[in-house]
Amino acid sequence: MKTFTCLGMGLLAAFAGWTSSTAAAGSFAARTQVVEDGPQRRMIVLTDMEADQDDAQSLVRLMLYANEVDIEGLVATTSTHMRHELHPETIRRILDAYAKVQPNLIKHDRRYPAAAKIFGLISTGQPDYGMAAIGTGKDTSGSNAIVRALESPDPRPLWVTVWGGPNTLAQALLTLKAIHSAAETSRLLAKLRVATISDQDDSGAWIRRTFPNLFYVVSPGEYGRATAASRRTYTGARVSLWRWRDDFQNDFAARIGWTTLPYEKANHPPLVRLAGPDRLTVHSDEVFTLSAEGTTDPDGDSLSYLWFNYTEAGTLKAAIPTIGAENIFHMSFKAPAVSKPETAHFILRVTDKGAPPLTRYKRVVVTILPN
Ligand SMILES: [Ca+2]
Ligand SMILES: [Ca+2]
Repeated sequence: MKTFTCLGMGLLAAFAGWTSSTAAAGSFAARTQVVEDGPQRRMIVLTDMEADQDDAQSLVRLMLYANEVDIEGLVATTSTHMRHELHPETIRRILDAYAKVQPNLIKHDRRYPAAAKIFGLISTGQPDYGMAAIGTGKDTSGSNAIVRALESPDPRPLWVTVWGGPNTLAQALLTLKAIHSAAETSRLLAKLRVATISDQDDSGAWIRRTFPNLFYVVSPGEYGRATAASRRTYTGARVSLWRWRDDFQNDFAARIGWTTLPYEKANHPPLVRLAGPDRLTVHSDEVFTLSAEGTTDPDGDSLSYLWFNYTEAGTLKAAIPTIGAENIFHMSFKAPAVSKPETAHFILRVTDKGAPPLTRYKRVVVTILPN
């Protein structure tokens, strides 16, 4: 079972972060035929809207990233916190607000979709809790939307992000299994990526048990933890997002500006280019150079660079220091002596001098071979 734990509270932000993860973007682009510079990810949201205010906040945030991801469904669902109600009208109210600002958003990025298109993607699950509400004949507009999206010939992965209970997804999987052969079901499910905020009904465990090969990100039973800023060093799965927080909050702030400001009055992120490949193989003791020459900013802002070895992501756990200053556009490193092939991930962080300052990243994965 591919189950990952992650910080529930930051799930949406993490998703936004993955959107700009160039390593992943590069590999998707290589094996799919996506419209040039169009969104590389598809997404369906299951939300227990109105169980609390956070899903309304998340949807506002998501709509400001609707240029980065193809939204293919917004499904009102139940959860353990709201077992017998659905509130699609709140989704509509937020989209009413999006409809007002979309004509200005497209001045900043033409990929923001027309509001009418998103209105057409609203659907609902069963107005009841968990596994008791799923079974033969219990399909809903929400579960049908998931089935259709998986059956579509679109080769891009389909993310289903679950902000409430996942029983609408459980219904879709049950139906998919009933109407397709085992082989076809496996083929369609290989496109599915599920990210849930905890287990907010009893269907999450059923899904993972019944479909053990599913790509399923979950933080069982541990959501709702608050985070705090300080100068202490922390380690652990729940702090993994902190490092990027200023950057994604500034990014959100800039997009709020895009809702009303003309292009010249707003900030736009740097366009980071790597001068070389994002996968590199070197030998022990070899000196190698990474370069982002050619990086620009659409507003003409000056840029600051920071290269660092992201040790959490590679097999090599000891950090590789830079040779010289780490804050220029090209950087050299000396590969350590290794006794077996190891990987080291290097992140380039580029921040502009606009207001608010905006940051984009590139990742280079270096494989180090023994001599
Ligand atoms: Ca929720
Ligand atoms: Ca800029």
